[in-house]
Amino acid sequence: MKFKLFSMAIILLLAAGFLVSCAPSEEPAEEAVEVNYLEESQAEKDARMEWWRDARFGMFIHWGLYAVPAGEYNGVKSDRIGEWIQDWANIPREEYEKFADEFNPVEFDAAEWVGLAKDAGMKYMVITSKHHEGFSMFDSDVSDYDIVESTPYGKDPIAALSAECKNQGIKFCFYYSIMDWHHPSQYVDQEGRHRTAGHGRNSIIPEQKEEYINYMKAQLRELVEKYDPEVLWFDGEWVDWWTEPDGKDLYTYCRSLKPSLIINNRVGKGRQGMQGMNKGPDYAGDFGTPEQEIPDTGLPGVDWESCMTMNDTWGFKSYDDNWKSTETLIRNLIDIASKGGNYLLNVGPTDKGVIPEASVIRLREMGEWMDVNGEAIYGTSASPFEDLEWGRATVKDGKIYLSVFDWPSGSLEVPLPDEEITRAYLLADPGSELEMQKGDATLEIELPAKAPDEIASVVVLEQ
Ligand code: FHN
Repeated sequence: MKFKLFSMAIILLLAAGFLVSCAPSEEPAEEAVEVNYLEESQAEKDARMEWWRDARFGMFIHWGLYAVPAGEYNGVKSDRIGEWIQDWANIPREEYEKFADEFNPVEFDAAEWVGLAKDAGMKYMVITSKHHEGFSMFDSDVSDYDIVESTPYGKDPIAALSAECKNQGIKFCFYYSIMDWHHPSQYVDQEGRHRTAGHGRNSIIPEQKEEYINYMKAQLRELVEKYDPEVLWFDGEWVDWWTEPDGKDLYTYCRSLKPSLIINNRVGKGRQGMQGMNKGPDYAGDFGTPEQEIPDTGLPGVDWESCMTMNDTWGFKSYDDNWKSTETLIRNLIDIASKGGNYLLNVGPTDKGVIPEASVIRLREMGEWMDVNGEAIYGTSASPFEDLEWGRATVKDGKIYLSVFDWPSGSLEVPLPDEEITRAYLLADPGSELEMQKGDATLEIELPAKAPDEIASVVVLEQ
């Protein structure tokens, strides 16, 4: 209730402020709109979240100027993540800007990227519109530090991606960093560090915070109006100078631009440490964002999405070859779905616009598994079981999908003593009929000697 009252105040303030702060001076002030979306009912929120909950699997793309150095600066490499090179290599702004002169993704192909996501079974794509480096990967009207004005490429790949996602039926979404290592309002206040380098806990000139917030709002307005995203995935919110009220205001503003938008919990201070758990319903944001991990019991009762890398970096590094196996990636997807979450799996393209071959191979192999077994993932809900030694479970429309990692010799024991199961079959062979018999506290299902899939095979139980 506190949030709702707060939001009504914000809406009224926003409606008043809106006419002053964001409307470009050359346009007539727009009518203040009374928007009551923050008064939405649970049913309205469920309707807004429905496609996202059903999707279960998306592509994260970290693409920016950091792909030019690709993890190396002045001969120095690091085991730190590639998109933070302006921080760990202590690169001052004017030096970092020179990477724009070399950023020329002549091999970028929007249809190829979207097709790769689609063929992998991904239903949405979240791409960095602006990471901490502050460089706009889209054609921004409020900053020349963008891909059209500042690089030899001179085109807008985001427009191409947005259009291609619509063509291929993939939901197009944006990542946007609140912390901005290029904006003049922000600086590094640490011994031995360049004042204009990157830094995980940068500072803001207090008198310029409002100007920066208006800069962000102007960029967010153009991102929504020009590219029509479905999700805004905020990040960089942990800085001391960003507050939960700031987050609630930004959430309210973004939803006023497009009420059906879905916004993560990093718009404000709702993320608990790096885990991304939700601090609670009083914090702004529609879903939790665990990072590089899968919460042991999921986040019961809330929407959440685990974001992970395929190797160890989000932004491209030329020497990070620590790739997770396709088995690990598929079993992560199943594990996350069995706990009621979404899997946002990252690719980090090169400065030439190429997604690394190791990522492509894994995504194609994931797609082959999803072609056969996607029914056990899409639109499902969390497992009804505490713990299954041999695999995971999901449920949907009166069916229980058992994803078996460790294929037993003989029968599969399922802790379902009382459930009325009318039929059991292999998802890979819908015509198959598996014999069942009641054990002491289990249902025993006779399985063929050979598993249909060595990574995970799905047994379907019809109730
Ligand atoms: O600092 C960023 C990092 O570069 C990356 O974008 C991840 C992805 O979730 N988010 C932040 C770290 O939590």
